[in-house]
Amino acid sequence: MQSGLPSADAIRDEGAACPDHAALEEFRLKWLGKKGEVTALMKTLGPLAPELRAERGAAINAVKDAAVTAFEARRAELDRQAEDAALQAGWVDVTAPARGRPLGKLHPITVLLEEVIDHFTGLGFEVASGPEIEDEFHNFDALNIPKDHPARDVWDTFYTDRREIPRTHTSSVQIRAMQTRKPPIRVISPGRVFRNETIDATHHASFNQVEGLLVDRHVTVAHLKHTLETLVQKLMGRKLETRFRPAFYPFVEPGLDLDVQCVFCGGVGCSICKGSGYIELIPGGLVHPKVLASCGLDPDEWQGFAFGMGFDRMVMMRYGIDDIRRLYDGRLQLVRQF
Ligand code: FA5
Repeated sequence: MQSGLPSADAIRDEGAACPDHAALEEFRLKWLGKKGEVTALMKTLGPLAPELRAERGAAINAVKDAAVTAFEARRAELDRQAEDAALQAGWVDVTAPARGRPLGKLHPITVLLEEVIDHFTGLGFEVASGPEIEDEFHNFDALNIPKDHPARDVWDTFYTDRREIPRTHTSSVQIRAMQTRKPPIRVISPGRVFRNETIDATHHASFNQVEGLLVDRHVTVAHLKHTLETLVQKLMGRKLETRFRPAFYPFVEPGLDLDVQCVFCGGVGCSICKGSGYIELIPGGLVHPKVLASCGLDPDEWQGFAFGMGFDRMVMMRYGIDDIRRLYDGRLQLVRQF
């Protein structure tokens, strides 16, 4: 204390001894507040003679500066301590890498389609494509389905105002492939198809098929059976119980359906396989001679097999998705692989 004034050292020590922000605020009010010590000291200057006033005023300002410096120094220290404590408590790790937005994953349809394409291109097939909006010739006529044939009803067809057809199956691409390529032909054609269907766990109005077509000499049902069985085994990662049933499709003769044992119930029968223990997966057959002829190929020289896999159902079986609607409604979550 000099001339009745507190020393700068004493003020600095007092500020430095404040244990927390609350005590430091009390220190600030005591020295620098409106009713604090510095204000009170300033008020004592009034009665002094001018020469004394200047000298004492400077001394009081030094007290004020000491209080401000002590306050700011201690506040910076306490702020640092609080940050350190927060870091240690793990609230903020400023060194951690920024949290990125989760990346999306490929849709199971895309993943499996890539596998199918890999499998078939490895066997010498090419990928062919065709328009989703078809004409009647490619969707029906050239496939041996005459205009008045009841088989047209099977495919629950949508029509546009101009009588174009959102294709009901990928078999239309068979025709385009045979019209534009020379045998031997080996193509697969994945794509979206459309049907005016009542939607349930295994039926959608817009779903995917993968068509396969092979045209060569001496092609038999044995080639088709082996191709389909190998495909199912490859895609499911194991051998599953399969069965072939005779089936009618106007564009093949003979026609067949490959059913695969239902992975959801192990073949016992459930709501997904509608109690049958099997899911109808891949229809096919030997390309009908009339279809070969409608594409300009001599049926006495060339034979072929064709199939049209219900690809969404294949995806469902592979990933254990028990409702086809999950593939399209954005609620596809935990995907389990059978
Ligand atoms: C056809 O579409 C024929 N074009 C398949 C074909 C090709 C036969 C070549 C012979 C030779 P189908 O209507 O059965 O056939 O459909 C083929 C597959 O698509 C079915 O086995 C089934 O797995 C699937 N499928 C049929 N309708 C639906 C639907 N509404 N929703 C989901 N998948 C379906």
